[in-house]
Order: sequence, then C-alpha cells, then structure tokens
Amino acid sequence: MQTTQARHEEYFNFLRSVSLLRDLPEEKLAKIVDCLEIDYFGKGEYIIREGEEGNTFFIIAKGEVIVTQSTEGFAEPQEIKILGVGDYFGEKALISEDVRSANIICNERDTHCLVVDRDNFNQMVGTYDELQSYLKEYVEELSRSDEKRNAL
Ligand code: WNU
Repeated sequence: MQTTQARHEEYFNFLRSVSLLRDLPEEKLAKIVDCLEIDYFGKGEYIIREGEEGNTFFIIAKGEVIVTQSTEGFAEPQEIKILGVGDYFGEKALISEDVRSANIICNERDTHCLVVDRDNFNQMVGTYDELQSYLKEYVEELSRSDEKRNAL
C-alpha cells in the first residue's frame, strides 16, 4: 500500500505539472493536495451535465473526457472538445456563478479526476490575482465561442 506521504508527493508533483497551477507557491499547492478528492469514472459516464448546478472543479489525472453542448439546429448535443491528462474543467459554473454550461463525458475507462470544491477553489484562485484574471478571461472567451457556435 502507498503511504499518505507518497500519495501527497505524487499529487503535489502532478499539480506542479498542470500549466494553470505552475506558478502557485509551494504551500498553496500543498494545501490543495490536502483538500483534494479523487473521483473515478468509467467510459460513457457523465461527470458534468449541462444545466445542473455545480460546485466543483476538476483536473484530469488519468484518462480522457469529451465536452459536448446542446446546439441550435441539432437534436443531439455536439462534441466541442476532448480533454486529457493535465487539462481541467468545471471552472465556468464557479466563476460565472451559473449552472453547468456543457456536458463532460468520460471517454476512457478508469479515468481519474482530482476534485476541488467551491470553497477550496475560491481559496486557490481568489488569493492569486494572476490566476483569477486568467480564468475570468478564459471563461468570457468560452461564452463568446458558445455564442458563435449557437449553443443553447
Ligand atoms: C466551451 N464552452 C463552455 C470547455 C476547460 C477549461 C477551460 C475550456 Cl479554462 P462548467 C462545463 C465545462 C465548463 C468548461 C468546459 O465545460 N468547457 C466549455 C467549453 O467551449 N464550456 N461553455 N470548453 S473545456 C475547457 C477552458 O470548463 O465549465 O462548470 O461545466 O460550465
């Protein structure tokens, strides 16, 4: 069995490799590791459903997910992106205080996500201006691309 210490180090090093978190101070990153949960998903499972309320932020530690969205003129939600290890999602509902704006569907068996709840996300982002403005801009860009795509 893996020790708590080894697990901590493993996730600390992994988070260090996530571009979004690269510049966070060490103690901040260590705190995030302390309050992480790990969720496991099977292929085809919905991790996030469009229109639902959401209070969590996810980072993919293993596997792959598909992002889909309801679109004007199409009966089925349309695929807009595929995300893999080191990518993250779920920030938009937290930042824009809105419901989930897309579906996130697991696309590979045994996908692992690190999950950060709203309070810890706010602590991670809120006390770090550069991260906050980066994500705010990114989220605005997502809204613009949703409009262009005629997302419902
Ligand atoms: C997109 N439009 C919308 C992605 C992940 C992180 C960043 C893009 Cl910084 P949520 C659904 C999630 C949403 C986003 C993710 O889906 N998403 C998108 C789009 O074009 N959402 N509306 N592309 S992948 C992605 C940028 O994380 O957050 O909480 O849940 O609304």
